[in-house]
Amino acid sequence: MAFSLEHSEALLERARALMPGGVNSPVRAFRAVEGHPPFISKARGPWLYDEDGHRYVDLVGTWGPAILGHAHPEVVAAVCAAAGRGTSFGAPTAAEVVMAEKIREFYPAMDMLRLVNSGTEACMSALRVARGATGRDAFVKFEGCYHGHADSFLVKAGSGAATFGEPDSAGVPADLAQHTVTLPYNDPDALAALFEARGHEIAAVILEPVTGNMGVIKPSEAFLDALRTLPKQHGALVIFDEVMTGFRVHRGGAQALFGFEPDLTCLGKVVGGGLPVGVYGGKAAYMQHVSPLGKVYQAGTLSGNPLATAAGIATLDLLTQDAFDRAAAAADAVTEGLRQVIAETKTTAVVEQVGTMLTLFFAAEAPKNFDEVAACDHARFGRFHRLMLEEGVYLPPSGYEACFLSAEHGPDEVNAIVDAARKALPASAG
Ligand code: HOZ
Repeated sequence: MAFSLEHSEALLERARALMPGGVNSPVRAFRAVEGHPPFISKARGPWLYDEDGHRYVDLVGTWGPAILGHAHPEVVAAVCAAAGRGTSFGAPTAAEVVMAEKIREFYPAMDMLRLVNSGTEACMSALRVARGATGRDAFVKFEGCYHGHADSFLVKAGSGAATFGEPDSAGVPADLAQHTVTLPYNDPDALAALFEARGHEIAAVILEPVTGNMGVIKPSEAFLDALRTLPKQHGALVIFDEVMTGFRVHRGGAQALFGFEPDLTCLGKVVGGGLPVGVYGGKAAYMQHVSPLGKVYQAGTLSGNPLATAAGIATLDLLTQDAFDRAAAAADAVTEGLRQVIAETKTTAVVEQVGTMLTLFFAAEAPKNFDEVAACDHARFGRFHRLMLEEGVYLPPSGYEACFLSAEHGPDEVNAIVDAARKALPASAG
């Protein structure tokens, strides 16, 4: 029977009258790939189910959080139990303390931290701390890195902004954007030249230490070395945005993987176990600038929310080394399988992988920066995406994103992905 999304398409039509593009986050609209998005009705383990009765092996993992698979029974039970005690108090709770202690066990560089509601809030707040602590306005971000949708970061941004060719958003005042200095990723010479010229003005350098929001790109050793030395020499902070990489490239994030101690760290996604959570924190000397200790203001009615902390605590408890290794082994197996199919089918494509994250780029070599990602064959990715969906595999609907594996992706799911790619790769040639 032909693949049909009749119910999803009817829902999309209704949704388009209500929400821009019919969605609450742009990439979900599937504008960068062929066809329309399936509307999801439920998810279990490594599987997604849509309103039209299809089942897909999920490689999006809710864009990162679902490292234990969807609807883990112990996480669901913890959230239900918390809901029974009350969904929000706007007052301190024991669970916030427990969660903060657990996070610090994984991220010892975070002497102090704050729980917020999203990765966007985490990055926005970390930047404010850096600016407040240094008394400087300018900061460095790298082209194609995405740090959420706060105004200062929507300059040469990745993720949906790159997907739709709008890396510089309308609505961001030029007076604010002038303080965002953008440099190419993986270019230590450009960083050195910038610090040489303007080092005294720079509050912080923020980066995705392995990128996910322009697909998976690894930082070179020379780039990491430059980040270790130059900001410190000029009194600037280094902020690791580990919203995607946290608990994903290593349980301790890229900072554990690379042995790099950032001044500030941002977390999100996995740390919230599928509920809306962000975290920012770092050295006490900087975090003591946050109100009520200091003059950097940040607050939130739902920050440290009881449902979110219940999901987060349960997830961190369940994310043992064994569970992480299962997810990483699934990513290894998918990478190896896709590379074999690429070789068999003589496709011009590469797979980059770090830990539980991977991206297939339609390029001859693994991209090292945003320009090289932009030069990939995105039209072919759009066709490949649709063919994979029809074969029962749900990929991120953009060539500027990463796939996320879970501890529940076993050999059956890996084989299903590789078998689907064996059909979809040659058929996507166009
Ligand atoms: N821009 C997000 C991932 N990089 C997508 C979030 C979503 O659509 O849920």
